Amino acid sequence: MTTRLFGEPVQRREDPRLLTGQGRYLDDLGPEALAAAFVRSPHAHARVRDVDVGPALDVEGLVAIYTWEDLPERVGRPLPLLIPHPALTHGRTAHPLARDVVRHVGEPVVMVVAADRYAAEDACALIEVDYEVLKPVVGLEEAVQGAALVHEDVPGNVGAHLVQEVAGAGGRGAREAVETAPHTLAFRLDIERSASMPLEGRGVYARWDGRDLRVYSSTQTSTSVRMAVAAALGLPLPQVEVIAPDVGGGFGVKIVHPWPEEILVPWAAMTLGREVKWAEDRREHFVSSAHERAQVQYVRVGFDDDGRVLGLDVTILHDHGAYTPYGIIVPIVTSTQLLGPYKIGAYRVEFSSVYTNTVQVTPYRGAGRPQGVFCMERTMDKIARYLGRDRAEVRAANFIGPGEFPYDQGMTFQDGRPLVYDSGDYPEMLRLLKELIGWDSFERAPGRGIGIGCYVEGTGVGPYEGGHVQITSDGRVHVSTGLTSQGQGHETVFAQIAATELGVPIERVSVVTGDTRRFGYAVGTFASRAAVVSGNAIALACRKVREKALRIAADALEADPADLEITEGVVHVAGAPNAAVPLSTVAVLANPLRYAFDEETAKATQFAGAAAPDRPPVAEGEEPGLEGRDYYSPIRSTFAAGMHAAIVETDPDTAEIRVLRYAVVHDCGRLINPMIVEGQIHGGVAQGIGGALYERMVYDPHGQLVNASFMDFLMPYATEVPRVETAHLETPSPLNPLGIKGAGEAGVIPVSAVIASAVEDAEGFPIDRMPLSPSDLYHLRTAPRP
Ligand code: MCN
Repeated sequence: MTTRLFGEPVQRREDPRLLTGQGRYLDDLGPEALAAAFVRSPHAHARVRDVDVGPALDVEGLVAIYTWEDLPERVGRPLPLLIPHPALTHGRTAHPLARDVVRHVGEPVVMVVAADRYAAEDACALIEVDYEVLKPVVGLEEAVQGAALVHEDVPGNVGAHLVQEVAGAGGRGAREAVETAPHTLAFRLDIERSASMPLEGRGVYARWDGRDLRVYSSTQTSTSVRMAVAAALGLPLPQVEVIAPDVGGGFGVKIVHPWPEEILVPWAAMTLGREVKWAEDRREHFVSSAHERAQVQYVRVGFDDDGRVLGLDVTILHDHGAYTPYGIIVPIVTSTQLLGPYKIGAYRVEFSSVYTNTVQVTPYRGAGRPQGVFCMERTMDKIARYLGRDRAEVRAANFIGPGEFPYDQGMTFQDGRPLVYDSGDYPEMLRLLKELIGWDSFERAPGRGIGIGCYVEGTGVGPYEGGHVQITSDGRVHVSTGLTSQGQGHETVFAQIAATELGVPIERVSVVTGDTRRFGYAVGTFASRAAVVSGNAIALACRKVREKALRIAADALEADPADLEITEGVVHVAGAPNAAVPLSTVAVLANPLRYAFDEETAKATQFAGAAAPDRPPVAEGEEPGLEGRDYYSPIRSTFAAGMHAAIVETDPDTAEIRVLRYAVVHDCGRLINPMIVEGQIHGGVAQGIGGALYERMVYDPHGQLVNASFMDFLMPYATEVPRVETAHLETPSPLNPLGIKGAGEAGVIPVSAVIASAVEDAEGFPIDRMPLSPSDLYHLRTAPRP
């Protein structure tokens, strides 16, 4: 057995429990709890004139009905705007229940609490809300004309406007560089709205015992929910616990905090003195959670005869939906990370973040990057096509060289930190990808095309995460970190890190995430940050515990700590395996209060011998127990990268698009667990194929989401996703002790661009929109072309 587990394809330890139905998801909890349900707006834009709850009062099992007017001032306030930005001049968030105006179909208006969900839904159906219907704003280009307004005080529906510019040589601006370049192209790209569809929807369950509030939420960020709930309900933080139980997927949507329900359900539990639970249904997820993507991009590019980009000028309209709880993080990620692995002359990007009467937009896996990559990669293909050059060659002509790291892209991120790429080797990555997919030997045939797409992704953002590690007298290692897990395999990888750092078998390590009782300070799981930020924090905490273990063992063995090693959970003198003490014994020695409750303690007490009468039981500067806590706070993001290629086939009659092969080369620095990273990439690619070919939110001109069910919102099955062929390149990050970069969003980011590239290759005309259904392709085939 080895204890060097970092880098090994260890089987996911959580899977047997989850796959055999032992998982405990939100709706498995609180079977006796009262059920909450919501009356949600059927209109995209309307004034709430009156709510008549009378007809619902006779429903058997009804416990309470609440409108905005019933909420105390603290609870009824607009939800927080989590990430403000100076460019977001008109940030707007919703009230937990509509106060006077509803701004999208699905906005909560009334909360009902009843004995069970049936009774709660029956009561909802009988409540009569009198709406004065207002003109809805739907569609980006219509919205900016400002004929109707989502928020009366936001002219032109523009919540934020930002221009960012990186000048080229001699301070030349991008517009000038485009104008004066030997060749220029201009085009428009359309990326439709989509959304994350975790198998388990959102949900909250709350218990109040008269002093403490315990909240379970299917969330990506339990510590932030805790702070939000404490603030809204006026409770001191230590009286609120928030626990994320098993979470059946999040993909970004469960990072919004607090959701209205996360405030209202705990408040109702406190007010009624009863347990209350709400579990979202699928329709609610469609119309009242959050969406993403949804951009129109206007691109102008100037380049030379070799395809080198001299100037790039991009204007983006970003559809923000009705509210901006997450600020403008999505369009900022698009604009700042659009350049990918390329070094281009001069860059100007301008975006307007636009309100529409649709579901709000917050980060969804990839968070603005798929849109940016679509733009950059379409640009590369268009340049290659115009010059009659190989598409991979044009990309290579623009790459940042392997000797140019750290490389400052010139952009500044949301938090004011510069975007500096830490490491990478893009030419080598391209070489590996071409080999993997057989780029140079691809045989052309009618209706078959090959496509390519590259990206760079800032991962592992701060501000911090922490890890706590405790070794108990049975030799077991208990690891906890505050961020949450939604299926990424954290129980396995964090155990791998701890087992490697401490020299213990992985079977002895257990991991807890997302429970504020175990770890109170944390940020959350998003932006592919858990491996980098929590992973390094856990490693640092382990190193503290290891040092302490060596100090105590050195004392017991009368050796120098520098001569000690830990193997298989036993501390021993290097080269002298008999001079040894197990970590279980060290754990007992670490606590001078040694009642012999068990055999280990009795043995260890004997081992320690008599107390040294001239020393205090706990030495100065030492703490009892074999445990340690540390935090890791990254100075800036670490930049993972990847390149994907696909071979597609398009049907000449039905215009159906089939993905025949899909290849990925990926670099997330040092791999903790290659099998888990591959799983993350495969899942991401499947999600990306959905975004490229099937998934779209279709709003009609009245602001009704017309495909709000799995009957009409298509997702790929296993039959639509080919085997994903994956190769890894490891360029360790110099920024963190473990040399890792993130991997959780990588798979999804370039897929739309890659499929567009391949379909364009197969069909011979430009593909400037995503997703691309057979009917879209059919219409493009038959459309008149200049
Ligand atoms: N990993 C590794 N070696 C590396 C980097 C990562 O072994 N060098 C492992 C990590 O330890 C972790 C996994 O790969 O087990 C993903 O790591 P990371 O990139 O840190 O991403 P996070 O754990 O922070 O997960 C968040 C990311 C995001 S942002 C979305 S959205 C997403 C995703 O993860 N949502 C998911 N993957 C998901 N997977 C599932 N099953 N469900 C979701 O909701």
